Amino acid sequence: RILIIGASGQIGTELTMYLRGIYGNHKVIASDIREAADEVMNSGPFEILDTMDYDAIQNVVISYEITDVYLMAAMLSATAEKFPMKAWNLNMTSLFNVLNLAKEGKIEKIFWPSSIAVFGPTTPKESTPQHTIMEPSTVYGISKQTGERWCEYYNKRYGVDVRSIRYPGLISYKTLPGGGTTDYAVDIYHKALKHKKYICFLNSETTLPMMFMSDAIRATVNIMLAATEDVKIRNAYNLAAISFNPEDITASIKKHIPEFEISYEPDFRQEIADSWPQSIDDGIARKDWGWEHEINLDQMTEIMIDNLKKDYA
Ligand code: VAH
Repeated sequence: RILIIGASGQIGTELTMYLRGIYGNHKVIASDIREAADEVMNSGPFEILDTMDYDAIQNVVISYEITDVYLMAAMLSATAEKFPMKAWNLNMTSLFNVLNLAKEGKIEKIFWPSSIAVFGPTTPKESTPQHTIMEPSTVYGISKQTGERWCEYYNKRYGVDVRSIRYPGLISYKTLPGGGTTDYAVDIYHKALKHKKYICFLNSETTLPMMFMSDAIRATVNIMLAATEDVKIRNAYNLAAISFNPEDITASIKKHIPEFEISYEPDFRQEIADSWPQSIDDGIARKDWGWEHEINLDQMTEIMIDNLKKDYA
């Protein structure tokens, strides 16, 4: 069976539903520190679970005979800058808990999300390579870079089958923005439909690597299904789809809501965004396990507006 830790979050919510569709509702156990969306709570088993509590995770793993764990709980970049030590403890303790359960032979396979936040101001910003200089300047980025190092160490030293990808900014309509710097690209759709205007906390030319959620979910499941020998990178794979800035997404939205207006009031998140790349080279993921993105910016806008407009009718 599969355990998803962080099933109430942006990725966890959709990952739970996708995996239940593949494996059956009762083969996928959802868990989080707080209850999840109704569709998650009503479609299969759910456990309130503190990802910082090793014994609590072990109890769930044993009682449900869990083989695979997707650890999706973390504090994201903007919130982590407000609570550095809380973010470090949450992001690292949760990872060590799951890595050590695997090292003890209690689970067989782990997915752990890394992020393009592992790259910093000194990283090449265009087509950022898989192997390059990484001096992250955010708490979140430091925790993800360190997490990558530990994933590779546990794989090489203890044979733990942990797999990871560096997610770009993810956009989805099923959950509200949750403390990420890239979450402007989620909030903008809600505000465009509700107010026909949006005050953006990044400036107009801040280009960032982004991806629609359906691509991210598919990549996550595909790397977990890949043959062990094909997963050659055991810290985390670069992954890319689309790169855009607030000006680009505004133009895309205006094709549906012509009167939409954006204004710019950059805040502390501008410095976070400026430390990240603008585009990512994911050639190795495409070669090793056949990654291919599907959704472009205008397709994403159409899906977001089609699924959100009923909430603001
Ligand atoms: C964040 N959505 O903004 C996350 C992501 C690359 C950004 O890691 O913190």
